[in-house]
Amino acid sequence: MNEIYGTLNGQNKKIAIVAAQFNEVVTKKLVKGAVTQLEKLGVSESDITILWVPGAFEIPRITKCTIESQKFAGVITLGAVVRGETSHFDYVCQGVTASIAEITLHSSIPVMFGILTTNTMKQAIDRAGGKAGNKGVECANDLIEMINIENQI
Ligand code: INI
Repeated sequence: MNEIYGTLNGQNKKIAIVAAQFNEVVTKKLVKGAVTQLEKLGVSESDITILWVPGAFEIPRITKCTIESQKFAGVITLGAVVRGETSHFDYVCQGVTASIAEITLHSSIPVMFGILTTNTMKQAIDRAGGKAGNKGVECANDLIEMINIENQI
């Protein structure tokens, strides 16, 4: 029987982070969490590229571009979609989630889904380094693990 786990060794891995500027009070914290954690796992600062897109809706397209560039071992997507008074929230969430799921399935490299979809700004802040952890840190760990699993298949 063979069992495969991914290690948390991030050495010699080029990583792209695609982050939304919209709700940047949250997304800056997510990016900081991801970068700090990647560096803890051995990724060099010079191997991290951050692509700042206008909003979450633009994340899938630029994620696709980073994959097609063949420059990276993996991608982390980071955004914060917070419910407003209109149904715009639902359309953005739906579009982004479905597109990233589709991209992930067909991508040659792992793509992490770090887009918060919350009812309130407080819930988003809680998940960006507050009392409910930091989705960016989580994505950094999971991405390195996924890359190292795929390298063993
Ligand atoms: N973009 C976000 O990243 N978060 C949001 O909460 C949000 N809301 O609520 O509107 C949002 N909208 C902008 C959207 O992602 C696009 O940038 C815009 O529609 C242009 O395509």
